[in-house]
Amino acid sequence: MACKVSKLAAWALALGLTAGLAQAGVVTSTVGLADGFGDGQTVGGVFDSFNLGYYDAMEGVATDRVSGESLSFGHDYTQDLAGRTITGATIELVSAGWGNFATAKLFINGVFVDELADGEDDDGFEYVRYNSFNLGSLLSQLLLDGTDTVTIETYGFFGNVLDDGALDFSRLTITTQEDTGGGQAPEPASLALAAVGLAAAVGASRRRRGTRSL
Ligand SMILES: [Ca+2]
Ligand SMILES: [Ca+2]
Ligand SMILES: [Ca+2]
Repeated sequence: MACKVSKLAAWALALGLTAGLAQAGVVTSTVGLADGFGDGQTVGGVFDSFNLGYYDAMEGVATDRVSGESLSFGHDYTQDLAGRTITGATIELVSAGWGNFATAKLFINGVFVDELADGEDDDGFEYVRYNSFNLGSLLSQLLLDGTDTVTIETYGFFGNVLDDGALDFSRLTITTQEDTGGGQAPEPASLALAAVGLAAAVGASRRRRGTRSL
């Protein structure tokens, strides 16, 4: 009997866990490869811009290119958001060399997020920096929707020019939850089926118990 009860409990627990796990999800969108600017440079190290190409707007390439001007690029992950609501977000970037006159500023969908870690000291030496920003408190302003624009605004001696730097990659990690409104047929249906199954199992268990006690 103890065995049957625990088996039933385990099954009910599994159903509950499955229903819970099915609701939460993680979506990742990465622009560029995390490859140390294409030549294995490491975070914290002196930035070597010598082997990198210069950013050319015509290329449409945002990463592993030296840019003295502000940089803008998109994160596209709409297909991963179907039927889901965003509950949290974090952005990670490895940048280098920005911070000549003032630190570069990070914007998402036009909303200021934070300043990038200073990648240039007062003597003009440039460094590779890792940045990670939790976007949780900004979600209502950022309006992330799967086609989001990241802008890195650089500041040189003459304003938004002449501060060479580069982006290795940008990674958005989004936590999501399944929408529970009408029209989300699969989940309610499977839950209903599970409920029927559980009721049947309980009934069978009771019948067996009843038979035995007679
Ligand atoms: Ca600086
Ligand atoms: Ca610089
Ligand atoms: Ca890269």
